[in-house]
Amino acid sequence: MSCVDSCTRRGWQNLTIGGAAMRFQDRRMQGSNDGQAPGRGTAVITRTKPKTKKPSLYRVLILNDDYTPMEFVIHILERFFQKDREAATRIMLHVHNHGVGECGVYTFEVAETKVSQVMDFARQHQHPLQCVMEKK
Ligand code: TYC
Repeated sequence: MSCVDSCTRRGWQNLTIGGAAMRFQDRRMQGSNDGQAPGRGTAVITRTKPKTKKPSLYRVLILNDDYTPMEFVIHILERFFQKDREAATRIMLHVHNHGVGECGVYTFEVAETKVSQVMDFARQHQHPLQCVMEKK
């Protein structure tokens, strides 16, 4: 007898709920339910596969202003976002021309840390550069 046969005979079925693998036992037709009155309208659903959830991702953005030197912004992108000079210059010019641009995409704590590092560094150098994060 295959597993599928023996499982279904005892009333168990494999199913998926919200993408999660589950086992479902329909007890509605059984004569008793754990010594209680006939098991009308009861069911058991058991998780069969450990759930792994993908973390939410956050964009770290920098905003344009009229005072922060272009070279300083390029330095920020190289130092905190591991951009090479060419990529850093492209992002800086994009922000300069469009008002806002993406430095990178990270999990929550990493994004938070990047924002703090940029804001602290800009403040130390008395530049008004603003850095924010937004959920993807
Ligand atoms: N607009 C600034 C300037 O002309 C340069 C700049 C670019 C500032 C990007 C901030 O996020 C920024 N000096």
